[in-house]
Amino acid sequence: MKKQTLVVALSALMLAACGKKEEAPAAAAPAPAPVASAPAAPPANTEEKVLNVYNWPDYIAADMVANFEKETGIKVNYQTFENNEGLQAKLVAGNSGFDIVVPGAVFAKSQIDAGLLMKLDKSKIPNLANLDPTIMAKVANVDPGNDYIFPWAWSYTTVAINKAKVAKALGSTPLPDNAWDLVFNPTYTAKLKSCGIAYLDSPTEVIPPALHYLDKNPYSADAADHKAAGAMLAKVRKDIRLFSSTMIDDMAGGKACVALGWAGDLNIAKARAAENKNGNDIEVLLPKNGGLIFFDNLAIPKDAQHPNNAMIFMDYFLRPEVSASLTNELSYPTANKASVDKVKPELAGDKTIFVDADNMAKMVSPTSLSNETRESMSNVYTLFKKSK
Ligand code: N2P
Repeated sequence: MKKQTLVVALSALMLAACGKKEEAPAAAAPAPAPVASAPAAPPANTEEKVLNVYNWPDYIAADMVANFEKETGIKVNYQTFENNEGLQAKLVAGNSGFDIVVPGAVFAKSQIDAGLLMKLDKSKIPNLANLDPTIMAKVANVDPGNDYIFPWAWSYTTVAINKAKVAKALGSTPLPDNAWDLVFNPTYTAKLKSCGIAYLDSPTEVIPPALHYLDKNPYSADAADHKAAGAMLAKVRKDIRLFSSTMIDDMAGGKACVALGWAGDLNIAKARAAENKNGNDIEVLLPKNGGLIFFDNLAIPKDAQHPNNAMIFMDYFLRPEVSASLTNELSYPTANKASVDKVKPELAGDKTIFVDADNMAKMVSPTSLSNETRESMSNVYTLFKKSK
């Protein structure tokens, strides 16, 4: 029998078998599937099985992509960017090729307003219901209606120290009452310069904490405030060793003894140093006037080629156990309320990760920065960085 004939014959046989089954007496056959009352099948996802993700470094659990690919057959291309400015440039240029990006809240509103992001189809992300309404209310400050973004993770910008190295460098001077003094007050930086001070490398990561230290609005739009921050920073410039995009390694490996960085990464550094038993005992500090909270958010660029795949990934990420794996591996809390009871108790009880109510009350929430404000901050930062 020719192959084609065989296929036809087999099909006929199968049809006949189906027909027979339908005709069988109800009592003898399993209940027929309620075909007529079944909900209409969703329109087929016709996208090629590809998803291009652009996220921050060290920000995803080890098996998250592999498990997603195995389950869905969607191949994930994963690339990273180092700061919000880098992502912003890609989005503004257009045709980035990315289907998922992760902007910080302070950048998200101007991106939404500029039409750079796509509205989420919430019907395709049922696990949005797992998100904590209190956190989503905060995100609504930059995305009214929670239409475009939701958090991947959150943490805060703060100061961390290598305890032994800092104690040695400070000598008889005790640790300051205000942890920000360690990176902004020349009395301390002059001493700590010997073991290495590292700042994050981005205008919008350095100018807001400097403004906060000066008791000004960290997200002030006033160019005079930015100038004041620049004047203050100029006094410590010679003491700053690194503008770092590799803060985890720099702190864990002992290249720096003090960091102005993200609590999440600094806690990763602490865990990594402990694991390596290299004697670098790192402590993440909670400044008495608080740190600067940030949210990094999943979003789909307006010109994404695979928005459906993006939403399939988003829904997968919002499963309680998947969100919890991010927290458990990387010490970053998510906004997934349903994941909280899956977080390791030693992390859940660490107030430098899940900030306790007292410290939370002192933290500054993110506010959107306009293009003009970012440009002004960037000018001040560039001058600061290149002077010495
Ligand atoms: C990288 C985390 C990025 C946090 N590990 C700052 N948005």
